[in-house]
Amino acid sequence: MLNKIFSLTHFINIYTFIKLFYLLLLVYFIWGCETRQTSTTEQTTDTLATSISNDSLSCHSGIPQRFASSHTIDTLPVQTGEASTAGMVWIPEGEFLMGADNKQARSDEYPKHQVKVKGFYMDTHEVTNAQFRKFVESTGYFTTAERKPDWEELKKQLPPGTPKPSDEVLVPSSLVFSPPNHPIQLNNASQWWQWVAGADWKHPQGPQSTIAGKENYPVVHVSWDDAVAYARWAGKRLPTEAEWEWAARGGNPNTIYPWGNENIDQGAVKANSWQGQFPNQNINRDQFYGLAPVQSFPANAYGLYDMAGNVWEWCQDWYHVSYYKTIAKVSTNPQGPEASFDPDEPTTPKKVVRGGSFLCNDSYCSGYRVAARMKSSPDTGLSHTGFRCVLDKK
Ligand SMILES: [Ca+2]
Ligand SMILES: [Ca+2]
Repeated sequence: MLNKIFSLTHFINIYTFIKLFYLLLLVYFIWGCETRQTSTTEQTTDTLATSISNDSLSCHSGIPQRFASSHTIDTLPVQTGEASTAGMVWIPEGEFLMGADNKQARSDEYPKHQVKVKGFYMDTHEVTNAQFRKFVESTGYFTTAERKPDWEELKKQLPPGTPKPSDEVLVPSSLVFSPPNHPIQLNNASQWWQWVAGADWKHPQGPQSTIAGKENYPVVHVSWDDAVAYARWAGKRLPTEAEWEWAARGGNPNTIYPWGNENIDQGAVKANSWQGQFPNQNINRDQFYGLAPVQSFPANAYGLYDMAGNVWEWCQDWYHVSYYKTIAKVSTNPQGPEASFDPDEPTTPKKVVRGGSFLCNDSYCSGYRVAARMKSSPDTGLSHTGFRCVLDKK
C-alpha cells in the first residue's frame, strides 16, 4: 500500500524517490482509503499492527530491483580469491538465545529462540575504503551505484502504470543523508535522504566529494551485491544473521548491546551513533557527526569493533518478518528463510542488515541493539551501510 511506502521508515531508496515524482499527491487522496485496500499484509493483522507502530521505526524500506541481479555468488563477475585470516578473529562455536532482549525489540525479534553456531573467522572491523579499493583495482568492478538504473527492472516493483522517470533521474546515483535544519515528524524518511547523482563509494556525498584521507573509514554506498562480490574476491563470505548476532554478543548472554546493558548514552562513549534530536540536531557526544574511522570505539569481548553503530552491515540472509516464528526451537547454523517478506513492502525482496549506524538513536531505530533486525533491497547502497566478512575454517 502506498502509505506503507511513505511510512515511518528510516531507510529509503530509489523506489520512494521515483514515486515522489508521481505519487505524492495521490498518497494524500489514497491515504484515507488505505484501510479498505486490503492486501496480503492485512492477513497478518497482529503482526502488521505492530509493524506500523513499532517496526516502522526502521531504517530500510522501499527498495527496488535496480538491476537484473540473480543474487547468487556463482554469477558474480569476480573470481573467488585466496582467503587470508589477517585482520580477522576466531569466533568460537556456541549456543545462544537469539532475538529480543528488551522493550525496544520489534515484533520480528520474537520469539527469542535457541541457536547453535559453529565457529568462524570474522573481520575485526567493517570493510574499509582502502580494502574496497584493492578489490576494485584488482577486478575492475563497478558498484551498483555506479551503474545506470534499469527501468525495466525498476518498474516491476512500482505500481502498474507508473510513468518512466526522466533520464535525469535514471542515472548512476545513490542515497545520501541530507537532514533538515529544523525538527520534523519522523514519518517520512525522504525528508532526510536525497537521491544524489554521482554519489558512490568514492564520492560518498556526491560527485564533488572524495574519500581521500579516509582510507580507514568504512566503505559505504555498497549494495548487497557489491558486498558479496567483494567477499567472493577475498575468498570469504557474508555472515549469516545468526552468526552476526552471535558474534556481536561477544559471549554475553541476553544483553542488549555488545558491551552489556548500559544505555548507549550513559557512561563512556561506546559506539558511533546519533546523540541529540534526530535528524536535525546532533550534539556529537561521540565526536563523530557522520562516519568514524573503523576501530574508533572499544571492541566487544571477541575483539570485534563497531558491531554497534558506524555503518549497518549486510548479512547473507533474506529478511522475513516472521522467520523467527517459523524456525525450529533449536536450530543449528540457520541460513535464513527461503524467501523474503516485508509486510511494509511485500513485493520487494530484502536482505538483512545488522548493527545500526551513525544515524541511530533511542528515539528512533535503536539499531545498535544486538538483536535489532533491519532490511534492505539487495541493490541498494546508502551513505550509512557497509559490511564485514567471515571465513570458515578449512
Ligand atoms: Ca556520532
Ligand atoms: Ca557497524
